[in-house]
Amino acid sequence: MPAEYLCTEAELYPVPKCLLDPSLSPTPHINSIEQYKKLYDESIKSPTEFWGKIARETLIWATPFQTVLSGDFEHGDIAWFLEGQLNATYNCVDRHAIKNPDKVAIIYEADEPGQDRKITYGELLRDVCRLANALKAHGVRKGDIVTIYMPMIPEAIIAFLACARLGALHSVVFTGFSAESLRGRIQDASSKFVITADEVRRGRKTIYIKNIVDDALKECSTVERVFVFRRTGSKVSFIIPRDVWWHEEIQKYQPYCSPEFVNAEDPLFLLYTSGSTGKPKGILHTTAGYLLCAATTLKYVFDYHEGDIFGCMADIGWITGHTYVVYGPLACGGTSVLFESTPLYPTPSRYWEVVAKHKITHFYTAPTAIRLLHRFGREYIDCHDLSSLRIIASVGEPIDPESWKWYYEVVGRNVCSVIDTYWQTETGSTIISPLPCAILTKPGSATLPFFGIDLAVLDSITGKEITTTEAEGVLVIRQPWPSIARTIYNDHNRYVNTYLKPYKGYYFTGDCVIRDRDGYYWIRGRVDDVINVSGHRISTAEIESALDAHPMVAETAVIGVSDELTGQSVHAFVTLKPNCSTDVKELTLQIRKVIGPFATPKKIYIVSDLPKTRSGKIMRRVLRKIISNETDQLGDLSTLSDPNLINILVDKVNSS
Ligand code: 6R9
Repeated sequence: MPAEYLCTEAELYPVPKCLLDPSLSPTPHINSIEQYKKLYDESIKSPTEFWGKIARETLIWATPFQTVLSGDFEHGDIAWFLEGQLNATYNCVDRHAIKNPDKVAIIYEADEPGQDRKITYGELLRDVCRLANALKAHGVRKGDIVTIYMPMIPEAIIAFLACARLGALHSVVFTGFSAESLRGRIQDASSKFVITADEVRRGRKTIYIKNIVDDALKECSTVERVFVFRRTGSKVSFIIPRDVWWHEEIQKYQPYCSPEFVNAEDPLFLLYTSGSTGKPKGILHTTAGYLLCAATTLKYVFDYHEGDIFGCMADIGWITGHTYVVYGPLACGGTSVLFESTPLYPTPSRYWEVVAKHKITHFYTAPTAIRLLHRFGREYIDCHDLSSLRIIASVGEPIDPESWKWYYEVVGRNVCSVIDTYWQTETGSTIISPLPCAILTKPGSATLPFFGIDLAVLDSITGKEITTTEAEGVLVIRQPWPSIARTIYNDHNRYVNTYLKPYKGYYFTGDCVIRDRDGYYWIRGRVDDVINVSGHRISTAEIESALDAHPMVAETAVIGVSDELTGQSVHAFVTLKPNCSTDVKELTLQIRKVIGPFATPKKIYIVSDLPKTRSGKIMRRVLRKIISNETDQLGDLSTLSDPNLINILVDKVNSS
């Protein structure tokens, strides 16, 4: 991040007046910095009192807990609300359906405009129960892992919840992942059940996901049953008795299924994410802690109130979709918008048409979408009635101040709060963000920590805490919070080594950060080899191993390069084995096949050699400088085995 990115003297943006006006907005949950600071201090000094009280108020428990927190970072044995028992769907559906069955739980905005559908809490409960009964009849039990590979349709949410109803874990795989990636995740989880659909329709494009599932399952001996939902009605291959039609199965079962009450620490789901090595990690979240933070952050960070319409545009295949399309809004009894399309279909006005049509109060997207729409210009926005909006939010990568201001002025029309939410798959819910009516904002900063998040900045070299307010270093967390991931599935050692060992006694985020003189946090990006493309995490090692698997490829080096639109983009340097030939097109296909289309590099350079130290380490730093046209700043090249190579690489990059 360039220095000018940091406006520590920044214009402080005040709380928009209308948010504090009782005739225009609901009374905020937290309405001053003093109130935030008081609660924050309590949450850090007495986390057990703080979270114990909120957990009793927020969730319905079948058996109350006695012990709020046990375990610590040193031993990697964190557990919250030990004796408590609950069911996530009872909390997300039943209790609201009992009180208010006609309240809309989900507004489904289908790919084709005009095909929207509303699902009430009463209907949602019946649908979840029917599917849960069907899954049970096919053998799904508490603790089983069900892989979900579904379009952005209400049935995907029904599938999440039907698993949770039975105490089974869902492992949702984003439909942008290829058959090979899906297979890897199914195998790692030893899933016996898959829930999918015939096809995905997005921006009028079709992804033939049933075919992808068939392909993935060629080497998945554990899978016994595949539930197939009919989304488009196209003819698909059907393998009997493995495949069953969703619509046929659910007809057989009654629309009530008693919830399986599970222990607070029983897992709710797995979600695979990229780490700094090639193999994706199955991040495991537990029932009570995760659900509690999903609901609590929704309430305070988004200042959620009864009657609000929550529009999080994220795909349910990512953690943002899990927490802020599904669990957060439903745990609070809210109305959640499920958006199946793209921001450009059929025109770049789509988001704003949806906001106006459904009177969305909270709009939540990623900087990459904000930058994209910024490029199209405000004429696509100004013609729509966005007066329902109160909060507009951002997630996934740092938002540059220019895009922040555009979002504030053009989408928010200077009357909405911009909430930049910094968090990770592993944190379960947002951990640094402004509270709309209490924390003044600075464009580009995620501002201050959420309750219970005890941040520290460490010197990256000495590993010592920097105690001055102004600090730059790696971001770590001192104490556990309820929604921290508990383990990596089947690899607790990797969990300890990745998050807890690098700095003893702390949770390591993997991000570096600047804390300015006001104590505001500015996330600067990953310190490891993880690239963030359009808010999607991809590891360089994962792309390298996909390319290495190609029979012609000898060696690869993948780097992340900053990109105006997507934040970062993937650039790959490839050398070929002797007497082998291939082209960029084929290598692109290789990545699409092994990982999925979203990981496609922006550039692939087939080169004669890679810059290496004498000991054979690839010098990615040199490649980065060549790409960014900073060859005058290549730094120490004394260990480079062939200095001539630089000129050859520069020519290659310039001519590509
Ligand atoms: C929620 C999500 C996590 C990584 C994280 C960081 C980056 C996310 C950010 C942000 C700056 C923000 N990140 N939100 N960086 N400002 N508001 O995105 O989870 O997919 O696991 O990615 O994304 O680098 O470590 P996940």
